[in-house]
Amino acid sequence: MLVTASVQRGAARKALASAAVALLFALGRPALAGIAETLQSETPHEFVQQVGSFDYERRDVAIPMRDGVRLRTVILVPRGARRAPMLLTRTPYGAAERIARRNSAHLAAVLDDTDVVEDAVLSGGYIRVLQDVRGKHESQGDYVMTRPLAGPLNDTGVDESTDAYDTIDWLVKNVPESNGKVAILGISYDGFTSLMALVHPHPALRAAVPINAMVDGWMGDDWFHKGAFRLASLAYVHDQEATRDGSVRWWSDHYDDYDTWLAAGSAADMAELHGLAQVGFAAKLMAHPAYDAFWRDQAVDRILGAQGVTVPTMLVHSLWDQEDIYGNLAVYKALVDRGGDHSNLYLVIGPWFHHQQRLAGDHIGAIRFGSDTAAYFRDALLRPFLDHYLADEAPPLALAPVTAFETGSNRWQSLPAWPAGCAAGCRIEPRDLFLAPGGTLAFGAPATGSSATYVSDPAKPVPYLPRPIHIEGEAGRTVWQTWLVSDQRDAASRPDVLAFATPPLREPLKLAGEPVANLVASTTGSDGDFVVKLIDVYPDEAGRDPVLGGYQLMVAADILRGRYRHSFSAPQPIVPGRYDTYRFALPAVDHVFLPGHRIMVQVQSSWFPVYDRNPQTYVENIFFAKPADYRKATVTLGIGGTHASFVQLPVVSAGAGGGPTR
Ligand code: PG9
Repeated sequence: MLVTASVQRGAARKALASAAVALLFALGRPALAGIAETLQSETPHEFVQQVGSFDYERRDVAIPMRDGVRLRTVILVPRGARRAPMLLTRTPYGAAERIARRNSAHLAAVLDDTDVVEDAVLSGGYIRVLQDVRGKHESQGDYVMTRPLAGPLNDTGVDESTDAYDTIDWLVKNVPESNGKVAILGISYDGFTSLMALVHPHPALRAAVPINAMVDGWMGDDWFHKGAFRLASLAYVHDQEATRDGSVRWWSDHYDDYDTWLAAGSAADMAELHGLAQVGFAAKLMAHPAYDAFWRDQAVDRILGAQGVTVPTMLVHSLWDQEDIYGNLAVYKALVDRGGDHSNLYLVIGPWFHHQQRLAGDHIGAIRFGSDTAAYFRDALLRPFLDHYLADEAPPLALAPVTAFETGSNRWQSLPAWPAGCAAGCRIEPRDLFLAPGGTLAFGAPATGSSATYVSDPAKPVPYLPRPIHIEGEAGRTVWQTWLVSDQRDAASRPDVLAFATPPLREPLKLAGEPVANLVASTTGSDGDFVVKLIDVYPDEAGRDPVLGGYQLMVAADILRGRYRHSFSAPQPIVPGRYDTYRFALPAVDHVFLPGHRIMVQVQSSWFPVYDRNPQTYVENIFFAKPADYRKATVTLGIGGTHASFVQLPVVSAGAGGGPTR
């Protein structure tokens, strides 16, 4: 009825327009002004795009959740697909935006390298499904940052687990080309939503691939590292929560990020400058500076460790992940520690930055791997895993429980577990590498006690990269992505960074697992941060790759906020001038220090502006530190004797070698 009426109206308008044109010719020019008003829009009410030649069909649907909220979902079905499994990603970054970079008749061009499963979809006939999480972009409902599970932190009864369940339920009933089997996967935030789908999973969920997932925002992923706040979180929260579609963007007021953050003062000052009182998550961050129930109860490793995982899962970890270096290995450990059967649990460890799995993986920054490690992951690990668990005629899977890339020697290894060191027959022994006099390092504590001192000045914090630091735009993105492999020589030459190194090694030294920093230190302040960096120093000159001559490559580094040295949940002031122990795990390494290389340890008390400055005066909540609280402190590291500082290294003893190499 409606259609007929509008068709009739259209016909009437057309008739009128032709009459007007005829009249125009009849009356001549003077009548033009009056008649032009009848011109109709040349844009149709609705344009029907001609997509018959496309090699896929795109369906935009709004899938209803159990509370009536509808989530916008884009389904891409390869033309001719039959009994195809579905690959689902649930994202806050815009399901449609993800594929909008290129509008094309070819699925290959639409998915491109923004999608880690592009190759699998193209050659394996998978259906690709992308969904906006509730409250973001075109999805209805309220947005809550990494929405905690329904329970003490969430009284709404809906979460990313129920939304994943309801989505999968709808998909298997409403996509006739599918075989009723679904995998969920994604990187970072989308890795978090993948992990959440494993809580009370839908029976059609047959596999999950959480990549670089955000798991514990306080312990070592996006928001904090062991109590030190990651300043860029404020910009992220701003862009994510100011609007549904992320269209209001964070601004800066200096070219050099170092100046931008130093000029602002405390993190709370910066939040105020940007109006962050208007968004919900900023206040939550600032109200929970310590590891309290808010963080503990939403830590996904704890949740999954408590309830276990039944769905075949491939956890993917990046060794130089500048955003979520903690999460996936913590999930792996929690699942293994809970015991029972984990024959369907796989771990992949690669030499990548955050998200690099979907891009080229032959190098990161100046460090080359001799092969495209990301393509190897996609083709030789991810694809067989998906095919095995999702295809109707499931091909057998020959995949080790752990596949890890050993950096330094640059080879893939198939391992029985993580950390394992090698395929069979080797052991991992913790060996303490002690800070020693004269800026040296030694296995074996120096008998005589001494110390080394530096002054940490919050007015001149140690930059995390040589200045100016500018991580805007395409070039800036690369700088951010690769900063964990940046040359640490600049830092080593600062008076507020202490560097200790071994002589050149005669034999290779392999590490697998988490090094543990154990500083015995005193400070004149009542609070303070400790940054420990484990570094591979390349030989003084390198033939093929001259820029690597003397290069200082961080293989593991992290920060501890001093007030949390004895308890992450109950901060305590430091007693000025008294030695205390600052012990904390560094991110996992799988690295061989080659002969001719040296091992270096650097220690410093700021890492700016990745982390906020510790005022070095104990205040209730560092977010709200006042200018007068920021004071210089003299930090003393104990060397040998009764105050011996060291880094405990997970040293691999010789074994039977390591499976396939590439
Ligand atoms: N690392 C980003 C993030 C995840 C979760 C919360 C906040 C930030 C990301 O890349 O998605």
